[in-house]
Amino acid sequence: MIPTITAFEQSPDRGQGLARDMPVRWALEEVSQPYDVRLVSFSTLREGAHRDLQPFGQIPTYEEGDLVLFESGAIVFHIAERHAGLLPSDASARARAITWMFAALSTVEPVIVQREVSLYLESDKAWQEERLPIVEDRIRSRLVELGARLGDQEWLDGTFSAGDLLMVQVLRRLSGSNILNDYPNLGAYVARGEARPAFKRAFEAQLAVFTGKASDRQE
Ligand code: GTB
Repeated sequence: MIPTITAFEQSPDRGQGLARDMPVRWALEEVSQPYDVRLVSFSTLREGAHRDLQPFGQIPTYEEGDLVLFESGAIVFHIAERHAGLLPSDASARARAITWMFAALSTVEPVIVQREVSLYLESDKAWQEERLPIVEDRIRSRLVELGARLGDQEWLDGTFSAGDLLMVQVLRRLSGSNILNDYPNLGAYVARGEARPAFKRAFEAQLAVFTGKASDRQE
């Protein structure tokens, strides 16, 4: 069964692949699962029909027959569980890969999102100038810790997994800053993720939405 995902009709990132349909597309590409894309406008997100799929009025969603999922991490996990290639078969290695999925979304991403909130939603506040460096220090602390764990390994725990997919995607959200430049092993890690053929296909597919050349079916 071909799943259908939702993505922004007009992503604010203008094709940089930072919105959360990107990890879902990437996961689907990693496991060679064709998928359909339904593009939604900001006003459609607020409508009841979309909220039936996503209670918070956001993208992405994932429909596969009767199954409807939301939350990009849960969708990536679902894909990884049902196809080979994104989670190791050894039970302990699999549990560790899942741990890295949570670490990406629960420990690393929140501090990065705080920076975006500060930049885009708090720029008119008198205290923003004071707050931003504090937020950036929190990001740097996390990057020091993550970089120390990664060391000179290619991926976080053995072979590439859904944990790496989510972590790379989270770190990509720093691409508009030069923060990652200070952590060369993390920069190289992101570059390795972006060099994967599946990443490139996913990236091109979402970019095609921005350039107006997208097709509904990705194969
Ligand atoms: N926890 C949910 C998940 O992981 O699926 C969060 C989903 C979410 O934040 N969706 C955003 C959304 O639909 C789009 S991805 N927002 C509309 C709304 O809430 O009204 C977040 C995002 C958007 C844009 C950029 N960007 O331009 O760089 C980056 C990330």
